[in-house]
Amino acid sequence: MPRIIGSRVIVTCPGRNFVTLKIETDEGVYGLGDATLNGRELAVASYLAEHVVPCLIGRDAHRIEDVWQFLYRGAYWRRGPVTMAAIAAVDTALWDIKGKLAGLPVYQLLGGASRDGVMVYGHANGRDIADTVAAAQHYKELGYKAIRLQSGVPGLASTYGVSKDRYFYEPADADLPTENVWSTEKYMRSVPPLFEAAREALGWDVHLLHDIHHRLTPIEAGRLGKDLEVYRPFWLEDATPAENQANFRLIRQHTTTPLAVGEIFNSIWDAKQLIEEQLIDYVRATVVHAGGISHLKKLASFAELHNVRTGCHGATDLSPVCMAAALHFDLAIPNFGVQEYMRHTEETDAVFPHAYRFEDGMMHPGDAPGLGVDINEKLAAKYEYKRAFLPVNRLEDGTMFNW
Ligand code: GCO
Ligand code: MG
Repeated sequence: MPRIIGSRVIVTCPGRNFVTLKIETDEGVYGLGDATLNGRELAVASYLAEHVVPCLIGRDAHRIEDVWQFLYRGAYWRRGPVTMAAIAAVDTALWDIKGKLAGLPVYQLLGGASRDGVMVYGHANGRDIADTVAAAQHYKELGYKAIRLQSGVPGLASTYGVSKDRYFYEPADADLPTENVWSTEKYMRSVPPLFEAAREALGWDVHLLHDIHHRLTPIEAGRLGKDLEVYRPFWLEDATPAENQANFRLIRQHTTTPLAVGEIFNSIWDAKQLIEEQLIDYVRATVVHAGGISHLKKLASFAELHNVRTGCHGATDLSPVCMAAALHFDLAIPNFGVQEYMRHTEETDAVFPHAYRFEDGMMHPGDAPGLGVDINEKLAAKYEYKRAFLPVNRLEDGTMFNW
């Protein structure tokens, strides 16, 4: 049996912070897992180093499910983003090891490819509608079959999804949280004309997506969904906060626009009612924040029974290690929908060399054994951790709101 002989947490900041777990075995093979939790990175790093790594030494690296259950049940304190990101890192690294030892890419261990490639969506954003539509045109020219549209809102100085740097949107941008100002009324007026202009310029053969980022009430979301129906959006994402899963009943009663939710979910329990009652169309939980490949596979199988497809979160705060794991998962499961893909910077790609590739709007994890992603530790060591917070949001009268 391949015995775990060492495990280390590597924190690096090639433009933004990433936390990576490396697990080594006595057979000379090692595995990697992403443990990045944007804005709270060191909490997971410490959870791993203090409370997980000591428990791994000496274990059989092949017993992925048993190790998962040990860390989940054994913590007593179940779930939560910190715990589940730590468990995910271990789980992902063990799948990587299993693949390397078997000489197979991870997707083969998950049942093999269910499709030739994974459709991804890119992020088009701009200061105003014309700017956003121009960015979307560019994505279309690059071959993207699905494009997310986020535009600046007239009357608001800044908003979610619109970056200073068009290609590398990174919201965790300051040593202390940046304060944004929000108006639901101004925002609601701005989205239908954006979709109208995008359909006019891009036609109907491309999927258009939009992220509300938890900012509407269910009835407001129902109204926006209805207003957008004529433009046939692929999905509306995070229409309303989902702690109360019943919120989505109300939205569902009012619109046939497909709904996606779940990038902040960390376990199957966060989506149980949403899936069972078929209140959503896409679940956005991803490998690093939802307990790793093992747990996400269970979530996807449960979703499959209720006509819910996946649309894994893939922002740049998920490292290339998570991206690789997500692509293996996406390629293998039957009910895959779409994968988010925000390209990483060259600095990040150099720290994490990888086999996955983009071609004509589709991605493939590659056929290297394991996940097909590595970490250049020497390079990683050059980029020191830099504290960075996600922004906060207030209404125009100063009331604290959802970001
Ligand atoms: C998305 C997300 C991100 C998050 C970010 C927070 O749809 O990609 O909403 O932009 O805000 O990942 O860390
Ligand atoms: Mg989102």
